[in-house]
Amino acid sequence: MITVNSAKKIKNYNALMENHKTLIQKRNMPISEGNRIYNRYENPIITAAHTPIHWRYDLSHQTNPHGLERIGINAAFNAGAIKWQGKYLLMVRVEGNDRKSFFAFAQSDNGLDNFKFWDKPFLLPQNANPDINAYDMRLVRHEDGFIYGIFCSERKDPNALKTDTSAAIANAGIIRSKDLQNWERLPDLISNSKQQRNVTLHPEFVNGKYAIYTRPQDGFIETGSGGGIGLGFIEKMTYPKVKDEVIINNKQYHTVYELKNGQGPSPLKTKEGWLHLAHGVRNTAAGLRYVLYMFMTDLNDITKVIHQPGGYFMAPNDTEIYGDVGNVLFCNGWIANEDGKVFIYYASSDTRMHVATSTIDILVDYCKNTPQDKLSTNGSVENILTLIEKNKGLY
Ligand code: M1P
Repeated sequence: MITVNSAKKIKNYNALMENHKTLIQKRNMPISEGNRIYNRYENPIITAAHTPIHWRYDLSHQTNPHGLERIGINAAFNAGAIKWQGKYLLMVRVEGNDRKSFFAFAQSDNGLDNFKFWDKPFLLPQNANPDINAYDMRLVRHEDGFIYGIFCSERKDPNALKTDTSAAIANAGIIRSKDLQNWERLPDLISNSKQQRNVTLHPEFVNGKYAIYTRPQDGFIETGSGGGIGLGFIEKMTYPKVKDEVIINNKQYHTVYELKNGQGPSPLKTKEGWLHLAHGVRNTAAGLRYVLYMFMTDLNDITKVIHQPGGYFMAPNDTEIYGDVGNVLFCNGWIANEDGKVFIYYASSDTRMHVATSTIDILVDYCKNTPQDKLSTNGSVENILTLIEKNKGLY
């Protein structure tokens, strides 16, 4: 048998490797946003082209004399995030040309650039009903000592009409680990809703129970009577049955979360409350528009929203707006350092990953002091008039 090491490598092997290395090693510099709330960065941090060459090319000249790519990668987006052994670790949703999503870890020393995929993608442990597609991992370090990975597991709807080849059921799949190497698959979430996406765990016990953020909805695409960010409680993760689910942050007419919304990563604890990052969706003549928004919940009662700035926190800019599913910003991973710096790992248009940075203090200030949406045109003008009045003598 001829191995790649002993055989001649494919045509242009060195150029392929060099270009890949140059892409990965590109430095990323902040771009100042006029609003001073966060900084975007010049370059996407992970794209399909960042995936390792040896995942995509058969490197043997003998079996691949034309040096063709054998397995195409379409996109790399919607990553879960965790700080692990001093590194910034993302569990990226990688999507092949075959439309299947899978997970792969990529890590960086500074959280801003040089993200490098681990040698192999992640082989998801399965239960009796295998996932057909899996995506949008949320990673959370729980106070029970495990790191949980909660993701969307999608399967064909067994009750779909024969003519309907699209109807699917989405639910939350759950894995956990203590070392990020050995993972245990737990049963999928058991809830009263037919569809669940955007599910993640609260990092602390609440009255001795696991608290879990949900997004129940009636259809795969349509929220129907569901929608909104829910919160429920689970007694043991080995039998993850959600009880007492309530909607803590609802969709609402004429807001950026008019059609639906979903919890992003697990919330961050601050002295003044839990910081939440979520996505809001509305419909437009050009299709759905996904933006990111924030809110805070009470430290002693996590069902209670205590601050919610009006409007979006981040929306797709003029380059982020393009991609496989345009006009989408989505975030399911962020990391807060001990010094208060926050790394927001967001994806644009279901295509690529970016980072934005801010601090806990600034995000809390943003949540507390940005006026609420008063839900009417004159309400918005009133907010501006109040600010002008406050600024009297200062401009
Ligand atoms: O295509 C935009 C997003 O659509 C879904 O999000 P939601 O469940 O809130 O509608 C998810 O499939 C997500 O992965 C995707 O980015």
